[in-house]
Amino acid sequence: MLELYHAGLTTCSKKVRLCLAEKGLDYRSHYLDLRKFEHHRPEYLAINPNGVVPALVHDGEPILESMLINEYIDAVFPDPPLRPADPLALARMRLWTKLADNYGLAAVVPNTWAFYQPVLARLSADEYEKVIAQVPTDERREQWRKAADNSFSAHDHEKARASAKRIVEKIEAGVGDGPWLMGQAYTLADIDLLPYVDRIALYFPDILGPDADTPRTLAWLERMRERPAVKESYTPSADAPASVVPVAGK
Ligand SMILES: N[C@@H](CCC(=O)N[C@@H](CS)C(=O)NCC(=O)O)C(=O)O
Repeated sequence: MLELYHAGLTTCSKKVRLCLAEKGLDYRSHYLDLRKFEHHRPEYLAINPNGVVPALVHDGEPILESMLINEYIDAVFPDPPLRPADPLALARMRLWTKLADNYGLAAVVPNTWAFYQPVLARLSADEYEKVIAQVPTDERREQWRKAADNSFSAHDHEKARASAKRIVEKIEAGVGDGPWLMGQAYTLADIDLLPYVDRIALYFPDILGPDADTPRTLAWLERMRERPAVKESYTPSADAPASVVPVAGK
């Protein structure tokens, strides 16, 4: 049995939901409400000690890291294949998925995390310290503090812009006439990058938008948004709170 621990709005969760949807795989959904810090609870930390989403559990075995989860899904459920069989093509495809892994979150974090500020502002000082103390890694504890006092630095924002620019420049130069990032083959390259590129279009229209010189990336993004699996996986799961809304197509 496949079980997915995820949160609807998050880019990393969408990445894995899209891979599962492209394969037509059923899974048991465990929705974690990040605004209630459900991903820091001991029962989830036993599955993912990093306290982040997503986590896939296959027949009781946890698989972590969205890039690796998607590779695992494709290895275990190869129909339809989402990775090239040829080793050279596979190495090239993994350059794309690594681009998503290395720069995707960095591009979107300061803007996305503004979302948590009102949630944290409602906590008493004691509740806030309790929440922070439950965050399992130093890196994320610092991020939660920055979200709370809205102190993402100019450097964080510059890093986000540079990461967004890097992703868009690589796609603009690499996609050609596509239709997909690996040419005729639709692969994990497209799947892993989509959620970040979607947000980049939302947050940085000067980097990716009608007024930016990025026609190929925009055309790729439109083709992606038309895929039935994208529409399906961007819809919140049945167990998501009603306040969760899809952001694709903006
Ligand atoms: N490298 C990890 C990153 C996971 C990650 O940062 N997930 C975010 C959502 S995209 C998250 O759980 N954020 C909440 C938090 O850090 O507390 C992956 O790709 O799975």
